[in-house]
Amino acid sequence: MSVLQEIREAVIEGQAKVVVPKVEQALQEGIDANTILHDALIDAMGEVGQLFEDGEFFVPEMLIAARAMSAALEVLKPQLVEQGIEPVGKVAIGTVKGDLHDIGKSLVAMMLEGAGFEIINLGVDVSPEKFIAEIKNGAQIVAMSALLTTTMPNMKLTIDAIKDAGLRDQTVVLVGGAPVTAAYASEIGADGYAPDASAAVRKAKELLGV
Ligand code: B1M
Repeated sequence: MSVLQEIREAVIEGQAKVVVPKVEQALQEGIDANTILHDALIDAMGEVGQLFEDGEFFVPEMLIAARAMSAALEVLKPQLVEQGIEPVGKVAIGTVKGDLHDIGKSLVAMMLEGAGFEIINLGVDVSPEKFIAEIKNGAQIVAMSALLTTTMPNMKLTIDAIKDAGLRDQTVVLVGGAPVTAAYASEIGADGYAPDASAAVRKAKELLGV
């Protein structure tokens, strides 16, 4: 079995203690961080989702797989993040209210950080008020992630709350997450949508004109 397959299997089995040295080994073997991320880690989480849908995995298995993936991301972070010198803009990022999915949002945050953005990572289950407070603190981009069809509407609620607070002209809103589409983003009045972390960086730069 190749080291990428070993990483994939270990993430699915939630073995963080195996994943970390295997990711280090893959890097030492000269495998690119992006290849490890996409071909082993993201692919593994896709399989975990499928096993959950098939009724073979339950929430605890998803959770330990997510922990293993997060541990691997920490190892990859220095490679994924190449620090920009001057911050190109300030981003308040979070997973919307009611939603506890952290990994995709953290990956987007890492990539934006690598592209030179200053990141305010608000975590998960973020209320509209918390995003609004960060706009008042100078965040130029509000970046919202949602992984559940049931929490996607909270993106719209947040945009509406930003409008009600009279701050809509001071910020651009970027949205993403597995169930979110470009059509949904435009329907709720977001300024931009990105399907993955690299596209989020491109879109954030485009929106700020940097
Ligand atoms: Co949950 N979960 N989960 N889960 N979980 C999904 C999302 C699900 C698709 C699984 C399935 O059924 N196949 C399903 C949602 C179904 C739906 O709504 N249509 C689901 C469900 C149902 C649930 C619960 C309701 C289960 C339950 O309790 N019965 C529950 C909800 C809890 C809550 O949030 N209130 C739940 C809980 C959990 C755990 C807590 C156990 C755990 C998360 C732990 C953690 O994050 N620390 C978990 C996990 C791990 C998953 C899966 C397996 C993996 C998610 C993940 O990390 N993917 C997921 C299945 C799947 O996605 N295939 C699933 C890897 C990550 C890199 O991808 O987050 O999509 P993703 O991010 C991508 C892009 O989407 C994009 O860039 C990223 C990388 O390029 N992106 C953005 C993300 N945010 C962006 C923002 C942007 C731009 C791009 O701009 C701002």
